Amino acid sequence: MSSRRDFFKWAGVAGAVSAAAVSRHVLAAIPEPHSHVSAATMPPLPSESVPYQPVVTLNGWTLPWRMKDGVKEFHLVAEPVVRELAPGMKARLWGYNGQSPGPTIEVVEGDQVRIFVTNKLPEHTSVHWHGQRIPNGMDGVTGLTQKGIEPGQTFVYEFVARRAGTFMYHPHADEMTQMAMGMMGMMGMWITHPRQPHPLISEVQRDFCFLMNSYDIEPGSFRPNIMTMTDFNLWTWNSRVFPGIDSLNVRLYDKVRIRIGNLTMTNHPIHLHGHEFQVTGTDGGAIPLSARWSEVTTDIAVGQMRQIEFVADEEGDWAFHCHKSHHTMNAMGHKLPTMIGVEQADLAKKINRLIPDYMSMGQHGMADMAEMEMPMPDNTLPMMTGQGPFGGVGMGGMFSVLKVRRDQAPGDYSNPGWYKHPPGTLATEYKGEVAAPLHSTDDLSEQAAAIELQVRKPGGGHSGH
Ligand SMILES: [Cu+2]
Repeated sequence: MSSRRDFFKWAGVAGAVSAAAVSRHVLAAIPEPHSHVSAATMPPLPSESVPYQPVVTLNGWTLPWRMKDGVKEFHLVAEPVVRELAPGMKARLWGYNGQSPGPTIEVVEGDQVRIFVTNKLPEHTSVHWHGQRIPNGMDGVTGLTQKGIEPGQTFVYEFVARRAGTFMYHPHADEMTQMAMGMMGMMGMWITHPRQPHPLISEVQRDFCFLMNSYDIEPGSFRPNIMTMTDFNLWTWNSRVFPGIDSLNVRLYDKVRIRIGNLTMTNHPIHLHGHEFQVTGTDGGAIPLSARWSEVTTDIAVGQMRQIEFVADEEGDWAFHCHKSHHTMNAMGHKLPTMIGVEQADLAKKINRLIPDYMSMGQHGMADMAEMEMPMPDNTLPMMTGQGPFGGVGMGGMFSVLKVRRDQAPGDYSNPGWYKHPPGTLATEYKGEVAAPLHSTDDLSEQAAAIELQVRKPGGGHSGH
């Protein structure tokens, strides 16, 4: 009686099973995978085209989508990529759609979202949608909530973007694979914009986002060491290091939001010069107004996102960086002993007989190293570098500049060049007489002899934390 109906029902099930871990949506055409090779910051989506203020991903881009029967469809491709970390250094990483990190996914609260994930890596992967409220089976934890996506397979994730906020995506395969993928650059951001004006989500004129990641790449090599657990030597924002990180260019009096995710294995105290900001949200959502206070540095722990907001009401070029000093240095700066006060002239002469290129370093502090021209292996960045209008900036790693300009046009994200300081507002050399300091009778050499202090970092150099 019901056999005909049952036949079709079972035929349907058999079809789905033979398509292996694939829902019925895969049987329809998959959206074209968009790919992006440049490491330049892509301007935001045209604001007329979307019902929200789009984000700008620092040295990144937003993934295009298509609408199909009311569903927003994306296609992520997990694959090996080559990423320029800064001019002069490229790294072989893993990422999505031609880049590491992967493209930012932007949706609106309440959107039905379908994400196709194709695996072009040599091992299985999955995608976990960090921080979102979704059906358990869409959570992307290999072994726990799904099978791994094997090389060559495409999986499909589908859920409603229920909560407005800033989220991340990254693989969640077995622990070693997961770690390896994180250290190879597999990660991206996800922004869910509020559907209606939200009491705790301000309207802003500029909305930036980026992920913090870290790599252990030996000077002269291209591929991260994935066995590293703590001792990384390249500290990056969206897989870029200063001076390769684009500046954040804004118009005077713009309200600015910056969303920062941390997928490194340590915390980062992020510091902004010239302005106070408030932390207005975490991956858990918007922070109530009564629980906000002003800061100039906020610590971002492992696996956290922090969203900061401020009015850019001070013109200038304001440093914006991680406050851990070894996170604003590149690989060459690690594992060096403290050399301040060590007489190196004789030593250098002796070493020069063995190694002609050797230069003594750090005798008068480390500033001279910022401009050192010691030959380096190919594909290696100087430890601290970057030229500003007044000379070497002496930074690497997690460092950028907030550029606030009166004449920056609304919606213009281009770099306005260096700030021109109005007369009388620039620190300069004092040319007058310098009086002797009071209480100058203490004999410093006597004190020095008495103290005999040896300053040495534990382990003779950089430690992971
Ligand atoms: Cu840091």
